[in-house]
Amino acid sequence: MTAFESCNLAKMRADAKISQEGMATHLGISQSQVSRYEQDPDNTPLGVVKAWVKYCGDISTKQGLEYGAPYRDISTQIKLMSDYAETAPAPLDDALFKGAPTAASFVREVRNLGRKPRVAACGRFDQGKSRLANTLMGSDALPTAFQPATAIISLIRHVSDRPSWIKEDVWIMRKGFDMKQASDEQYCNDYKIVAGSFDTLKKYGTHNDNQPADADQCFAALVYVDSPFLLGCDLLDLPGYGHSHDDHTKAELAHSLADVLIYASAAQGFMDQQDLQFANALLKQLPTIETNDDILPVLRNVYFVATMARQDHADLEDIITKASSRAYTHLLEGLQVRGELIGRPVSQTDFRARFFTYLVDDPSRRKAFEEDLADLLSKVCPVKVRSRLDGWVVELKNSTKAYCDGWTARLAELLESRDRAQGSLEMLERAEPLRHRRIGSKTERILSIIALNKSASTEYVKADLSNLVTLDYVEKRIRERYEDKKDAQQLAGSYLIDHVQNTLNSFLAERAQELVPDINDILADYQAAGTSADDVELGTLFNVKGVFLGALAATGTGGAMAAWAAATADSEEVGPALLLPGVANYLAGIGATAGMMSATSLIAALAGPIALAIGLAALLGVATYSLFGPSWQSRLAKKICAALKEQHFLETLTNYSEKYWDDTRHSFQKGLAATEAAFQENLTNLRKLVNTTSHEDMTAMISKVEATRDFFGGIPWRQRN
Ligand SMILES: Nc1nc2c(ncn2[C@@H]2O[C@H](COP(=O)(O)OP(=O)(O)OP(=O)(O)O)[C@@H](O)[C@H]2O)c(=O)[nH]1
Ligand SMILES: [Mg+2]
Repeated sequence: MTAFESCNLAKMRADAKISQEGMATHLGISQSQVSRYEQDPDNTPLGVVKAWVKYCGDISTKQGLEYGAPYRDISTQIKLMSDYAETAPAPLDDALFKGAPTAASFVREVRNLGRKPRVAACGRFDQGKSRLANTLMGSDALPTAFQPATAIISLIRHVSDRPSWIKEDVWIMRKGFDMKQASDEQYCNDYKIVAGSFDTLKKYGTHNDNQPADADQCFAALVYVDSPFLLGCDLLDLPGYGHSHDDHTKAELAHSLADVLIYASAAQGFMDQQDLQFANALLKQLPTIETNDDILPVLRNVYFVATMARQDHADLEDIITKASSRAYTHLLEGLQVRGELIGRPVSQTDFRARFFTYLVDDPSRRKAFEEDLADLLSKVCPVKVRSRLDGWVVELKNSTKAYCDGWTARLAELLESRDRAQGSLEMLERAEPLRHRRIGSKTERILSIIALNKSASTEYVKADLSNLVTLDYVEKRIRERYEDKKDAQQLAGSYLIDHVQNTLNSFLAERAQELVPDINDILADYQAAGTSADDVELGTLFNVKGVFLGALAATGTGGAMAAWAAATADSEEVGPALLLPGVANYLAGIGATAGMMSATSLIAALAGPIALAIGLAALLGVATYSLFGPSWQSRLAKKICAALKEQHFLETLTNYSEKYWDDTRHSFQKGLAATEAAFQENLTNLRKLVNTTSHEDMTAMISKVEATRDFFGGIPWRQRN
């Protein structure tokens, strides 16, 4: 069934869940008359049809989209886990058992991973994003207007998800607020500007003439609405792009949060060149939920929606078909990368299937969209969340067991023969200067590789990428890609920018990948220190990769280190480090495990600042060239090359790649410093253990470790199947 199927009166009424009797009462006619109109809609008076359509729209708008409570089971499980955490033994001493899993961090991560998906409504301003969000919710919580309305990012959640320390429907937050910390009481209080009702949101969160004086400080809102739609997701309502620079930044920031993308563009002027640029950037950041799932249609979490679809059916069909084919051509390079990530190609038919119509006033024009979305949120996403949690808990149980068993074995050996342990410790200490030299020379080697990569990248931009912005090359691409002059005029510039960036990114990705074994090698030295002694194995009692990863998470970004982190997250060696604060978020942020929807994506880690893509493309996009006469391709190429030069495009790329390697060096050094510090601490603790810890204390320690192992081993998690 398509959205274009003829909108018959009976179906429209049924879709809006109105009875014949209800319709009769509303229209002031008899029920049999309603029935006659339904059988013969063509002969129904226009006035009646109008009133009919409006009533259906009004009613269904108030209802919102309903699909049950798909997270009921998951939240019961989470509640069970937090009850179970109450029974946990006292946490292990943090100084000795660095990064050991604790019950509190377990519950925090279960909550984090068990969260609902975030659905983001994106698009240019005034495209009906907020109205669509309101209609899905059956509410009028979000401000809508005929000019740029939304000025801040709203994270809208179900009232039952409201923490006990938030009493109001709306909290308005200051600049710099990080949505990912929306559950942290202290943090939220620090950022709160004002709390209140939906009116507060209208007052502070819209572009209006009587905004309060401090409104320019407002950045985001936490909004709680009692809507059945929010039982299956959180919603993000974003300011439109292209109104003010500030709105732009806000919208950009929110992209990294979205699990599901609703791209709204009015049917009239549907998917113009700006839309295509934004969509391109958005798709690069969106998690690929179809990874490892051959049955799920590709791009299942993407919706291109022609809003305010008032045109007649045939026209709409035509608008959408044309727009989707044009968009496919423009986005193809990005779609191919996505195809590689998910292991199957994205065909034009797949892509076309993600286009929908929307009209608040007529349920039949949004039915296909709503059904697809309801299915995604009620069936697909909860299963993904659940299986991800299942896998994670199993992994946590196993890795915690290995961690605890390692400790008890060592402690038991220590107990058995303190003399031999002393011997091992002395060997370890004697080996220190040698270890320092080895680590030192490996560090030097890695730093010089990073420095080489930096100059090689600069050279690559100068020697190779510069060939992609020459007149000849640009003209050739224009001739290959565009038959239509107008299309070329609007899209060639941004296509080219994207193409060059993609080329640079794959160059960087390759280099980043090459660094992974070297990083693993130096970390292996830490892990192996002391364990080669024949006597009691003492050595490294902390999770080396975990500590390194934790330091990266604390530093953020990380350039090529993100590639290492993504590769490491995939292996099972990270273990209990998954519970270190910030690690899960860091991995999600670089696309290594995008929250609920796992997507190992080096490309995402390397996609670079969207600002670069959008900023430059927008500059080219607004310039409208007049290209009369023949060989317009050559003249367009000239304009584009001149604009790129004027915008210092190649310099921007050079700066970007240099910063990439500077970040790499910085993160690597931070990670290594943290690892070395942990190693030294480890040595101190070993000395204490071997030299001064009493027999009784050691026995008590063993029981504590065993209690921790039993606690994690006994987590009463019910697998789905
Ligand atoms: N009748 C009708 N009006 C609509 C529909 N969609 C949007 N509108 C109206 O169009 C105007 C713009 O809609 P908004 O939802 O505010 O648009 P937006 O994309 O959120 O705009 P910004 O917040 O400025 O980015 C509002 O007056 C809406 O009521 C629709 O399907 N039917
Ligand atoms: Mg809006």
